[in-house]
Amino acid sequence: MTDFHLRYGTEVAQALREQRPVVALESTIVSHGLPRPDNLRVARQIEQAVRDAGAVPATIGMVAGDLVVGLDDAELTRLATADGVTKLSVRDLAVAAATGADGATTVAATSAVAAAAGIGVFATGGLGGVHREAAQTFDESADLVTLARTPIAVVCAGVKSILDVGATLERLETLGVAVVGYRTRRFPGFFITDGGFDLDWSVDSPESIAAALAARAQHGVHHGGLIVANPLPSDEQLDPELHDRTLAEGLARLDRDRVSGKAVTPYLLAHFHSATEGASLAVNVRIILRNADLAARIAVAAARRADASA
Ligand code: PSU
Ligand code: MN
Repeated sequence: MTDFHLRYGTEVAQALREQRPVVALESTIVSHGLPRPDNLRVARQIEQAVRDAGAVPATIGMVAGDLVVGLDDAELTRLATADGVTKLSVRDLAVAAATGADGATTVAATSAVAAAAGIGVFATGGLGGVHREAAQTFDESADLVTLARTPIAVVCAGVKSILDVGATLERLETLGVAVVGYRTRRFPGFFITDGGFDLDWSVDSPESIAAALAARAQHGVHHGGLIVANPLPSDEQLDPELHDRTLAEGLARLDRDRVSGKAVTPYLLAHFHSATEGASLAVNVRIILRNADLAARIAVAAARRADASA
C-alpha cells in the first residue's frame, strides 16, 4: 500500500526536530511563475537567501505523488525543468498524490502543507487574489480562503498588480486574514511599490512580527493567516508607466486567447516577462529574495522567543 504522509527533506526534518528556524517556500513560482532557464537558478538563490539570514529553507512540492517538505536539489531541478509539472492548489493535493503526479504548490497549497508540518513562516513573491472582472468571472485565488483558515505568516510584496487590489483587501478583511505592512502603511502592488491602498497596521521589526505570531498562538482565538506586506523600495520597482501599458496589453490578450482558470496568473506573468524584455523578471527576483530574507529573520526571531520562554 502506498503511504501518503508528508515526506521531509533530511535537513528540514532535523531543523524541525531541534526547533531551529525554518522558512517554507513555494514551487509554483519556480515552475509556472518564472521563465526557464532562469527559474532553477532563482529557486536556488531563494533558498540561499533564507540560509544567509540564518534559517533552513523548506521548498514544498510534489514529486511522483509524494508531498515533500524540503525538496532536495534533484527534486527542485525536476520541478523546474520537467514537462508536465502541474500547478497544485490545496484541493488538488490528494488527487495528484493518488495519481503519482509531479506538481508545484501554490501559495494556498504551500501554506496548508507548511502549517501541517509545523512551519510558521513562508516567503513568496506576490499573493493571489481577486482578479479584475471577478464580478463576472468569479475568479478569486484560493490563496485567500486558505489563508483564512491556516495559521501561517506569509511574507509577500502584497498581491500581484494584475489583480483587483482593492477588492482583494476587502476579501481579506471579510475572511479574517490579518495584514500588516513592513515599515509601511501602504499596501504594495508586487511589481510596484504602492498598490494604492492604506493599511491599518505597520510593524518595523522581525521581532514585532514574531511577537504577533506568539500572541495569536497564545490567545487561541484567531486561527488564520498573517500577511506581512514587504514593498520594494520605489527606486527598484518596475517603471509604473511600462507596468500599466504591459498590463493593459496582457489583459486584452487574455480575452483574445480565452485564457481562464488557473492558467490566468502564469499567462499574465509570462506576458510581463517577455513584453518587458526581462525588466519585470529582474523585479520579480528582487522581490522574492527580499521576502525570503525577511521571512528568515522572522523565523529566527520566533525561534529565539520560543527558546527564551522554554
Ligand atoms: N507570486 C509570484 N509568482 C507566482 C505566484 C505568486 O511572484 O507564480 C503564484 C503563486 O503560487 C500563487 C499563484 O499562489 O500564483 C496564484 O494563482 P491563482 O491566481 O491561479 O490562484
Ligand atoms: Mn484563479
